[in-house]
Amino acid sequence: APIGIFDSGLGGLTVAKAVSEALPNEDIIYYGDTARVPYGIKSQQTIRNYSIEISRFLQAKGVKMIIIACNTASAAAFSGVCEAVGDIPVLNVIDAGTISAIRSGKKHIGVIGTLGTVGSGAYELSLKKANEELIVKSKACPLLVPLAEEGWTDNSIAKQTIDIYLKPFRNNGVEALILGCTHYPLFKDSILEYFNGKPIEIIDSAEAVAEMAKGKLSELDLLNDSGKKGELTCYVSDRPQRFRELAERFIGREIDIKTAD
Ligand code: DGN
Repeated sequence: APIGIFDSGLGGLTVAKAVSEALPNEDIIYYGDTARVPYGIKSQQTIRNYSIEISRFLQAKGVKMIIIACNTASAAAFSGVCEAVGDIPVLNVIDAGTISAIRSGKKHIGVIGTLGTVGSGAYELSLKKANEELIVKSKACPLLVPLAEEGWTDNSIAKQTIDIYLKPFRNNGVEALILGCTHYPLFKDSILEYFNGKPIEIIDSAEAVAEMAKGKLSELDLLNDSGKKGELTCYVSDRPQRFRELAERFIGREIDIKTAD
């Protein structure tokens, strides 16, 4: 059975990429809610309803696991999705990013994400729950999403935007920075360059959730051991053409795309 991954749009392809690298034999069904993106500015209730609807779609496709790739949806809808799909294991990028941050052993953590994610306080809550002594500082960086979709991840506008958003982190002793939005892994190099020389650990929630998925599937004895290379199938709720054009930037290869009704 395939792994189901969903996101508000195409950003979650960074998660699909990380999962297919960590688990090359697994088939993946990806759902991008391109008709209703962005989630970052919508209410928690609306995001929860959308997420449950999509999870039921994935469930009907017979997935063995659901990964909520969207940080905004992870913050708003994780418990709702778990309830809605019963026995299917559900993972989300916020718990995965938190575990990875805790493992890093750093005490002063920065978090960047959409307005929805940062406003929800979900990373902060989950980090503090794991270790209440952590110092957590969050910053919404909404402009990074359209920049990533435009492919502007290392030009002067991207660099200036990173400078404005991340300046507070440069001198406040932050030791690890969680990339709490699907689009941000595309800025990893520019962000590292911005912190030039400062010892900061970048925590990529996409890689973190891929590792978590691998651990969970092996624990449940659900890994595909057929030796056959996994396939990625994408469903979108609107404008497959635009998705196709941008998708390569996020996943680095051509993909099969279907429109879901
Ligand atoms: N996928 C969203 C997230 O990770 O928060 C970013 C895109 C959006 O809905 N604004």
